[in-house]
Amino acid sequence: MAREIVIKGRNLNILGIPCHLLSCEKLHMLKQILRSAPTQKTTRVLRDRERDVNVQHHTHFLTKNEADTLLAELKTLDKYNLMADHDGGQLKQRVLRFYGKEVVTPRQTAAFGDPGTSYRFSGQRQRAAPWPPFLLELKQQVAEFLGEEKPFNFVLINEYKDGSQTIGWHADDERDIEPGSVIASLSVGDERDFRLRPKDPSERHGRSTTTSVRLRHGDLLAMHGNTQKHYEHSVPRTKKHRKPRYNLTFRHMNVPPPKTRKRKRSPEPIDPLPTAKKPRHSKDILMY
Ligand SMILES: O=C(O)CCC(=O)C(=O)O
Repeated sequence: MAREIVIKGRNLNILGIPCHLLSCEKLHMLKQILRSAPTQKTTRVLRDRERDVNVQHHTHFLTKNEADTLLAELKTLDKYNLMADHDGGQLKQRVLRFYGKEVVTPRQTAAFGDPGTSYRFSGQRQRAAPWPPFLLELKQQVAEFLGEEKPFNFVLINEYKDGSQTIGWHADDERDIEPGSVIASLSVGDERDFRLRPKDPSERHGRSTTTSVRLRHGDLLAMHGNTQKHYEHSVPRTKKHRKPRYNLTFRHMNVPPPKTRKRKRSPEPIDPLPTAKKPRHSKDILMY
């Protein structure tokens, strides 16, 4: 029979369970789990107060279990695009335009977001499919963690099947993105290096000006303030990593005002109804 532990005079709790209610074996097991559970840690990757550049790396933002569950969802992501009347939420390679030439992205992308949101980059516009419930929860978790009051309204998902798939040097500074807003980048699956360097070539002094961060399963990287204005980033090719990796960038996009259709003028009534009253408010006119 398991022996009960009684700790007199002390109010010790593990995971909310008072210690004196746990058997020796259970207490030992819990201690082992807590010891092996990786703890969240935040590292400052880049900081330039004068220019408001700030990049933070939050390791183990998701627990192993949460990251595994997310990975499983992402592997069957295409089913969520069924809610849309376009292929924006389908993970697929996209055709971009570079200097007049058409090129296919060396990775698969999908986008989800609030109605009307989309993302235009390199000559193509990717429309967002409606949020699946698991992404709604996740974006809230990310926003709460970062202390963002305004909800993210868009996520771009990149799938890299293995180390041969990549994203080249670029900054997320397109017109669709709210300037100065945070970009929260969550990674699951195989680990990959994420690189940052100044946009201005005169600020680069050889390889030492490139900062490299190893992004692992469940890590969150937050790019704040004017980071996109002064820095660019990439995920280089590698032979080391052979398994798929997914990256989700939660963003604040500018939402275009809804298109207002010109109302056709209705022909003058030939014989107006004698009971019709003159409208008093403009709203009344719309109701005719
Ligand atoms: O995969 C990554 O970590 C980076 C993705 C990225 O740069 C982007 O979506 O703009």
